[in-house]
Amino acid sequence: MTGVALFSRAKHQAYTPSLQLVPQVLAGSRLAIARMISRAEANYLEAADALAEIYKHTGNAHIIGITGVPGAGKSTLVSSLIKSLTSDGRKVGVVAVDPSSPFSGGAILGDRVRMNDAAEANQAFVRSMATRGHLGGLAPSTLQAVDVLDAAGYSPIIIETVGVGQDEVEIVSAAHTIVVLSPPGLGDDIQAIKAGILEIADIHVVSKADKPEAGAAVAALKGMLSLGATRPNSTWVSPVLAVSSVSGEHLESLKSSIDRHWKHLQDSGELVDRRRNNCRTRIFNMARHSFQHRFQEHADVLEAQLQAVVNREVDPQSAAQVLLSWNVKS
Ligand SMILES: Nc1nc2c(ncn2[C@@H]2O[C@H](COP(=O)(O)OP(=O)(O)OP(=O)(O)O)[C@@H](O)[C@H]2O)c(=O)[nH]1
Ligand SMILES: [Mg+2]
Repeated sequence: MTGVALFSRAKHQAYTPSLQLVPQVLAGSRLAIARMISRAEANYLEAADALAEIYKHTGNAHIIGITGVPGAGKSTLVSSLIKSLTSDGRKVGVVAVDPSSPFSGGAILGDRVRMNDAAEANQAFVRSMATRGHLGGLAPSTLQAVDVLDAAGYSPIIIETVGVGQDEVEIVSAAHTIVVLSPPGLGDDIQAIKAGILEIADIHVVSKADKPEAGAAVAALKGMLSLGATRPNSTWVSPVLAVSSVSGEHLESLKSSIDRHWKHLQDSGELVDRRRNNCRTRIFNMARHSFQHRFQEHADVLEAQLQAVVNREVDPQSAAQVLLSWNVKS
């Protein structure tokens, strides 16, 4: 079996080392970008050298996070934004984090097809990533995909994540501008859950503004915001916009608010702090993922410590210290 697999790969598809793809990524090759993101998604540790090289060329893109409850209209809005932004001549990148099933781990094809329809030739690059539920939150490869697009000259780069848990909080660690979508007609219970994510919004969008209930949703949202759900340490006042991807209503206002927020971050100096915080969160995220990954591969080492803690022979703090100082060679 293995022999056949190796033979067919050698024959049909010569393997290019990830590091060799870097110059092509920087030159904007769509094929190289796609392959590099796939490498990150398959095994970001294997692609680490290439990703480290790519990181040196990042920091130019405006990264926009779009989040909201399932079905809020995020993908439809992103499609509309792609059309509008590319018609301005901008190279738009999109990384959509799909709510993949923990069983299949698959990305939802529909979103990809729909958004790719909107991706004008060579002006937009759309990529769906599976979340791979077991570790939770934004996978490191999601932010690495953003790095790849940033290094390749895409800006803005939009990250779409479903806001149902930690994701919308983690999106703060990735993006410069956060857009939170609230669809009209949600029940009070969902409104309450949503309250937690309101304070991360730089821009509030009541989606599906063509629906009759949209006016009430705007009023309800403004009511909640008047209670003080604003982002701390900022002089920015988050606008509330009622946007319809169907009629196009206020789509241009959304675009200009996004641009205005980016300018505000630069002019006020808040961008420096935000970048620093984003980097800090990324380091800790990466450390956590690497740690968990290591003991997936060496489950016996973890298991020994676990059993010792269960047996009360070792305390959790000491076990953690043993695992932190453990390395493959020891
Ligand atoms: N009337 C109306 N319907 C909309 C609008 N935008 C999206 N929809 C509909 O709302 C449904 C969900 O839209 P999506 O864009 O897939 O929502 P989403 O937030 O990406 O959904 P998930 O990725 O599954 O969380 C679809 O049936 C859309 O056609 C809008 O502006 N007006
Ligand atoms: Mg979607």
